[in-house]
Amino acid sequence: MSNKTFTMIKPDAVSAGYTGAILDHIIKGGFKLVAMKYIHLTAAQAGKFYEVHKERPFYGELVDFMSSGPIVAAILEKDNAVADFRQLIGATNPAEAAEGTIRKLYARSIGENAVHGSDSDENAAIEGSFFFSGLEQF
Ligand code: 3AN
Repeated sequence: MSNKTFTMIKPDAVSAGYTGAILDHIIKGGFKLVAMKYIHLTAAQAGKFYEVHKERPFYGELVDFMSSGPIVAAILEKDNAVADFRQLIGATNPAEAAEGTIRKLYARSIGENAVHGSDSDENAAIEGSFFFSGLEQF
């Protein structure tokens, strides 16, 4: 069972003013902040982060979107963090997300879906270390 996951509040949610509400939802969901930063990714940085999706048809759109404005990146801690966080955020497509989930409440579309959540322990570690050094984790 993992105890850490990685998240981003995406440009759509940050520009709509949902950062505070989403962080509150995450903290009330029982997650502790281990690391956090407010950052505007370049297209090259967003492309590197999403390299696993390079062959998918939506890759270019995803990279443009994720570098279109600032995001909030964070490492979160909780027992069973990866699975519990995916439950808290809901399905990738907000139209299919369960009531009360972050994507149901704040996401616009499958592409602009408010938040990212790691899909495995291995990816949580890779993604967390993409954004944060050991000195930035508490
Ligand atoms: P999740 O973020 O729920 O793990 P993935 O890993 O399938 O979903 O997709 C990564 C990101 O790519 C999604 N968060 C979303 O922003 C984008 N994405 C996924 N599917 C589509 C799609 N059909 N059209 C546009 N963007 C998509």
